[in-house]
Amino acid sequence: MRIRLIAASAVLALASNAFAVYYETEPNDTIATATPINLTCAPPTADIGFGTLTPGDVDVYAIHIPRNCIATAITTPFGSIPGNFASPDTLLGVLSPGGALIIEDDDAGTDGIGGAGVGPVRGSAVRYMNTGPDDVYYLRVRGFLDQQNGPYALTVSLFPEPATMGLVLGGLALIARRRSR
Ligand SMILES: [Ca+2]
Ligand SMILES: [Ca+2]
Repeated sequence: MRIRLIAASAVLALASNAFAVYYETEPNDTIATATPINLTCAPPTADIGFGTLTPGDVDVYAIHIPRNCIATAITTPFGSIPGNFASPDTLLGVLSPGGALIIEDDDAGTDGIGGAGVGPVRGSAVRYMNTGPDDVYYLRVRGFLDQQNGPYALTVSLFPEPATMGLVLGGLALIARRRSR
């Protein structure tokens, strides 16, 4: 019980931290030069960053994903706003700690502006769960056909798989009850 309380306290302390917006830092075309994204999985956190693609450019972001943690990432191309979310046309991949491509998405979601849908859809989204040891993984953004120009937002979140998430929520509830006495 004491360990659980300490863990829950640490969770609360971390929860009070603010996560600043991040920006890509070129060169970041390889895992060795990746731009870091600093998130925690427990408590769950999310952040938004901004990057720009040019022809041939690759943007790699490093993110520490603990075991049994789920990462969600989505690009929002905004080079053609107002109008649509179609430029730059992004590809979003998850790379292993060694830099091998695990998954990659091209076009995902449904876009709308004001009272109507817009298209074509060119933003990307991935959901990934790490079942191995805690480690640094990589999110890779590149342009379709490596021929894209323009700015995009990269929104990223981490949260624990359901069993751990239940423990986190249970710990927070326990703390809340103790504080209310
Ligand atoms: Ca870039
Ligand atoms: Ca780059």
